[in-house]
Amino acid sequence: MDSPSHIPYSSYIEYPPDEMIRRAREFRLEVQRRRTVRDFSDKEIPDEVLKDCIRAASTAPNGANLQPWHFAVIRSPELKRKIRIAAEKEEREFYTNRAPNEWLEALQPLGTNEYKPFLEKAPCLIAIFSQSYGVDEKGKKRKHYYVKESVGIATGILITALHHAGLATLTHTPSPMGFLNELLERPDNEKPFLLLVTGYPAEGVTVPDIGKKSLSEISTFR
Ligand code: IYR
Repeated sequence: MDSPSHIPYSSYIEYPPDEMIRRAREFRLEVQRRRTVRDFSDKEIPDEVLKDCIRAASTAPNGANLQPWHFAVIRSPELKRKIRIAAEKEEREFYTNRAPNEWLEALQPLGTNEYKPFLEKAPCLIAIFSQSYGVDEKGKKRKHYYVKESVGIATGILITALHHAGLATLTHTPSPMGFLNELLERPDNEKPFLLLVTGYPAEGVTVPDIGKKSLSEISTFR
């Protein structure tokens, strides 16, 4: 097989060490301000912001560059309502029957429950789908690799891009999420990965008083 053509990496920028240190600190402080919120305002957000954040997400490194994702942006009040109804049905089952006590105890500090009004209130939901295989123009299937890793990285970039733009998000995973395929008319090769609720935080919103592990708890240098 021919090897693919290669081009110079001309978009790369090298910074001197002190500038690198400054940039790393600045970025860390920027992402450290991000908090997940569960209460949104209904203020509209520009489509252009969403488009650029999805473009940013699509730069994620991924298995064999097959880009195994689809981002379904939902702004229609009617669709949001249908999604809320379907998600709350699953969540009710989760909180009353499916979740073991240990899980419910772990969720206690977050104060979550089966009611998901944000699914209707927030101006935008982004349903992220992973594709276990692609389908070419002739209908031929092509297997995708490292699908969860790839979509997880893309989702991380999307969340960070939305935060950087000045929006708040909530990573919501009603389980199971199969209803999203039906409501959003997505094909069989796609599986819902998560639902990213996106918008402005509600005025006076509060967040759980919880923190992150320290560097020494999460890393080793040798
Ligand atoms: N999907 C449920 C439960 C839930 C689970 C985890 I793990 C969380 O970090 C938060 C919630 C819900 O959305 O309420």
